[in-house]
Amino acid sequence: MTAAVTTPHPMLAVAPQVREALAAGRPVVALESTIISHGMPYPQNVAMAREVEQIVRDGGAVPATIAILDGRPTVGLSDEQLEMFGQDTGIRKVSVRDLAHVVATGVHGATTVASTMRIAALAGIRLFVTGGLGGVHQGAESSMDVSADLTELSRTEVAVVSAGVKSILDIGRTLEVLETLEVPVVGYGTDEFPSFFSRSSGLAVPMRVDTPEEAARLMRASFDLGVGTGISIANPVPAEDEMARDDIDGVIARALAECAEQGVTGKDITPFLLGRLVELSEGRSLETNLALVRNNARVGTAIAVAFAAL
Ligand code: PSU
Ligand code: MN
Repeated sequence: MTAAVTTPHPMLAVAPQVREALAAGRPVVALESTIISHGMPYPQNVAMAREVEQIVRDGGAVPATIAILDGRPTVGLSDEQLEMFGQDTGIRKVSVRDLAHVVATGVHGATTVASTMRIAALAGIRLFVTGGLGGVHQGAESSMDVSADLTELSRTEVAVVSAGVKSILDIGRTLEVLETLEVPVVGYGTDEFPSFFSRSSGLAVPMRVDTPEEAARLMRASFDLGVGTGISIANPVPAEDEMARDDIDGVIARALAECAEQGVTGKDITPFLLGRLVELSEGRSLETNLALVRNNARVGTAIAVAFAAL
């Protein structure tokens, strides 16, 4: 069966090269903007965004970084727009619950995994590359802090390539919730769910693929069956770039303690923790973060190319 060519939703601004690729059934890779505005410090965030786009091009696909510009959900940012999202510290972090308000008020917004998935689907893009997923926060049994990324994975047909979930979150409970939400969690070349900075978590993945073609066939089967969910493709950080679990866990414990002491809540928690990890590890965690995003871009692009060829 060939991929259905979809017309992007009329409220989206889709960059010409993305529109042409979608119309021709050529591979497109969606990328998020919260990772730029709230996930990494400037200027490494902008360099990362540009480099990832280039990796996608070199792999034979068209990159589509997604954000809200003046209230317009935009698919495919210019170089100047990437720079603006990296520099402007006032840009709002936009999950799906915030989308309508940001559109209605005409402001800029950086999209999370959840809202990037939703806009990608509205554009007709089926594959999205990021760094790490949101998930169940530690202590969620009392705070009820569970990322809407999981909700969105349960209801939007986009495959998301990530390096798993970092242990600022409760990885075991995140996997339990994904199971409840009927989301396939697939190890890419691994039987173990990766913990972002490290290849291991001690937790098994329920299924595994080893090639871009296998991942593409899984996507095709899921979408053709009408399962209705996304797919989490968990791609471990390359061995040469990973951090020792003990090293990163110590830093994470300190960042979590500071978060509680300072009374950080809600959507500010994840950006606060990410920022403190970089500072407390003296930049070491940023190096690993950059390496795993590049690796996800390479693997995700190969999957998008294989998917377009089916
Ligand atoms: N994890 C990262 N980098 C990130 C994020 C998570 O390693 O940039 C961002 C993503 O945009 C993700 C969001 O969708 O944080 C989750 O936020 P929350 O936990 O508030 O749902
Ligand atoms: Mn939350």
